[in-house]
Amino acid sequence: MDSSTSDKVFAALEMFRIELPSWGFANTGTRFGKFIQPAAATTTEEKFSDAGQVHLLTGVCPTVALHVLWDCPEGVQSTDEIKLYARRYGVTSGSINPNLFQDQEYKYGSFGNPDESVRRRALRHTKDSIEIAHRLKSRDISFWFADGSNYPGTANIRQRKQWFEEALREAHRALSPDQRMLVEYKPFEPAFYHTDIADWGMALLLSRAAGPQAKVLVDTGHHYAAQNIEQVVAWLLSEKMLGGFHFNDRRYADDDLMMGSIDPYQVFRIFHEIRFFEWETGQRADIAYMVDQSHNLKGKIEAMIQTVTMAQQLFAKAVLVDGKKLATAQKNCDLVAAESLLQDAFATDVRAAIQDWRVSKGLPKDPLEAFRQSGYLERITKERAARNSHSVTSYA
Ligand code: RM4
Ligand code: MN
Ligand code: MN
Repeated sequence: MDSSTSDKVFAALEMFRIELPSWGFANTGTRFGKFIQPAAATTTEEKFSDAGQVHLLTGVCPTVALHVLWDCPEGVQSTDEIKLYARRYGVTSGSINPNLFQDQEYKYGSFGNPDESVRRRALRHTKDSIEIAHRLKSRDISFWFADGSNYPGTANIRQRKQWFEEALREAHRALSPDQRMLVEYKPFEPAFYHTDIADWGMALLLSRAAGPQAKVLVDTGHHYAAQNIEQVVAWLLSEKMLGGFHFNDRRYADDDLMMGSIDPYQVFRIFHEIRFFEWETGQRADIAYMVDQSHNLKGKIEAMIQTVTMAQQLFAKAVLVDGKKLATAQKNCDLVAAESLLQDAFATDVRAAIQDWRVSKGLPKDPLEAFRQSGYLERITKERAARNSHSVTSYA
């Protein structure tokens, strides 16, 4: 690799940060059951500790996304404890995720529930989550709703849309000027007939209705199989409405597999659209990159390190596309030249340059190997195994 290429890789890595989900370190499973890992985190402190390890070894994951119900058992009162963990483990709290889907009250929805008292309860939890974010100095409050219905005719779709508009608008009023509200969409699951925020267009309209600090969050696993996600990304960029990502990969539904494990070219194409937008406009796109994965079978910390390494590689490859050459090829309708610019960048092996960058930062050249050598996994396995053998709850 020539020095200008490795300079580009270095510059790309300098600006690339990715947030880890606290729930990625906890025991998870499928609706058919859960396989308990002896080293999984069961407390918020353990999640911070594990995320701290990933950041220590990779240097690019300074924040942890928190799910309010699972990580802030005392609600707003939990924030002092969380600040302490942040200091102790060297990672701070990132996006705050209200939980509007797990309590029994939400059986028929949260903001879309026909029962006004449930809608009010959902709004109270939302406002508490905004206050938690405020106290933790977290900028983003990320909303994912399970709201929907299972059978035709059982829900008033237009009425629910209006309730969502009203509730999101009210939540938006509670934001401080530096906060953002991110609205995530998903086509199905857990609802199997209609989902209130099923796609990016619905999320976009609701964000616009909520107010200027609301943006759309793209979870890469939340699309139908043939969806052109990078086109969605390009449109949201053009509308100045792309707020963040939840990265994961899938083959069938919302599989929450590791980013780039099934289709790395897909992630590359997403990063390419973002970089091309930045090149063309001369502006940095203000996007929160986050991981949203569930490692049911792989070791959780190893899987997270593997993910971060993959994310860095795909981002660095996307930076290698020459914007000027691409614009010229597109203008001239030189299809082969244009496509080759993407393919050549994707085919470039950036791994050695990434290792050099790590060494230049005093980080381990191979974070996965360093983790295996560190003894951390053996230590937490010993400490946590007994508790995990009794663990019955999901996620938290
Ligand atoms: C959903 C969605 C949310 C995540 C939950 C756990 O499918 O991706 O972002 O918080 O799962
Ligand atoms: Mn998600
Ligand atoms: Mn999901």
